[in-house]
Amino acid sequence: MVEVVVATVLFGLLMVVVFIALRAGLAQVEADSPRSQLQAAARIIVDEVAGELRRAGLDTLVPANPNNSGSISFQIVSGYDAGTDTVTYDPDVVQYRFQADAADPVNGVDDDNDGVVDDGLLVRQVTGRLPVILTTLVASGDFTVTLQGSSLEISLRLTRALKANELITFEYSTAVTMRN
Ligand SMILES: [Ca+2]
Ligand SMILES: [Ca+2]
Repeated sequence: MVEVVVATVLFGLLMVVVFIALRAGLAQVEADSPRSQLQAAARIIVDEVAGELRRAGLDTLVPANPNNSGSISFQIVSGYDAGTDTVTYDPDVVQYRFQADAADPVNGVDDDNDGVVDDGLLVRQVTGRLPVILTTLVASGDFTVTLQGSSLEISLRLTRALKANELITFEYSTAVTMRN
């Protein structure tokens, strides 16, 4: 009986410790934001784009030789036809593109007065389907794809206005080696 009481009390104390640790962790995340949120978002998005481009056919890229391109379209490699010695591709065409916010067209002016000039969206769209917005924190020219040899570099800079004249920004890039 004593053992049960002791065990119950110890378990209760353990729960309190776990709870306090969780609270401290959450408080840390909140203290880190929004800068850490911006960094995490940039990394997650770039890694997602890179992961999909890693499976793309080099011959399917549009533009074929992206150089600081604000959009990239491609098809995923689906297999290899030994009979005709050709690589086959998924029929779906995937596109990632910068899309200007209707309220802030690309003209070098912050038309919507949110502190970020020519901000817009980064969108993923599969042909025939609705576009999916990956982030609304990208400005014109801040999503770029560049091909050098068989290496495709994907770069994304996110910018967020905390308040007037206080911008936070984070840039993240990664390179993908294209094999097909
Ligand atoms: Ca703006
Ligand atoms: Ca503008």
